[in-house]
Amino acid sequence: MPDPVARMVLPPSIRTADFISDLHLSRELPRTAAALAEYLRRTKAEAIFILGDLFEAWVGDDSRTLPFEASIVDMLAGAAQRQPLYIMRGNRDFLMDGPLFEATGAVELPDPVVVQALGISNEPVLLSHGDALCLEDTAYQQFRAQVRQPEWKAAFLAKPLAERQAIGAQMRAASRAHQLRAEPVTYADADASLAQAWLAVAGARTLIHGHTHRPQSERRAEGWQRHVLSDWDCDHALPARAEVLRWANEGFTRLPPDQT
Ligand SMILES: [Mn+2]
Repeated sequence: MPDPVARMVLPPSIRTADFISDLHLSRELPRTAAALAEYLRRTKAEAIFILGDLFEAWVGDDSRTLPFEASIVDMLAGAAQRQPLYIMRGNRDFLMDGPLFEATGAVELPDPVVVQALGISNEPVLLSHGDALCLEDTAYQQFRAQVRQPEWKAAFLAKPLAERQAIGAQMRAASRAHQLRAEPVTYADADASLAQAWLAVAGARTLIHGHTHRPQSERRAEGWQRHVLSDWDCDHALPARAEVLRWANEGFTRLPPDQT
C-alpha cells in the first residue's frame, strides 16, 4: 500500500454513512439491481460508499452506454444527486475510469483510503475492497499485479468491446472453476498481519472491506477491529442476500437494505 495512505475528511454535516460492496451487478441479476435501486432511493444515509465489485465485470468505460450498464449509470447518477456517492474499484470492475465517474457524478475512491468523518467519530476508518489483502491466493496476486499495469490495461482497452466482453466471460468462468476446487475453509481471507500493518500506517484501528463474501464484524486481541461487508444476491440466493453496514454516532450497525 502507498505510504502515506490517501486520506479523506467528511464534513460535520454527514452524521450517517453507509457501506456496501460486492453487488456483482449484471443483466442476469435483475432483482439485485432492483434491490440496489430501491436501497439508493430509500436510505437516510448522508454519504454512501460502494467498496468495489459493484459490477460483475467492467471491461471498459465504453460499455457504459450498453442498455443494462446505462440503466445502472442512471441509477447511480440519481443517487449522487441526493447525497455524496463514493465508489472504489474492486477486482471485477478495476477498469472503471474517468468517463464512468463523470457520467455518474460519483467520487472515485483510491484503495485503500482513510476516512475521517467529523460528524460521526474521532476514530478514522480504513477502507479497502480487500482483494489486495488476500495474500494466500498467490495465483490471484500474480494476476492482479499483471492486470493493474498501465501497459496491460492499455493493450486490453485497445481491443474491440465485443472481444473484451468475451475475454471477461472466459476469466469469470476460470475464476468460478478455481473457487469450486478450493475448499471453503481454505478459500483466501484477508491476511491479519498485513491488515494490521496497513492500519498502523493509516493511524486507524478499524478496517472495512468486502471481497471475501464472508460478512462478519470481528474485534481482534491486538486492539483493532474489522467489518467485512456482505455480497448481494437477490436473484439466486434463498433468502435473498443484501446487507448495509451503517456508521453513525452509536457505532456500526448491519441493516437489511429496506430498513435503512
Ligand atoms: Mn472482489
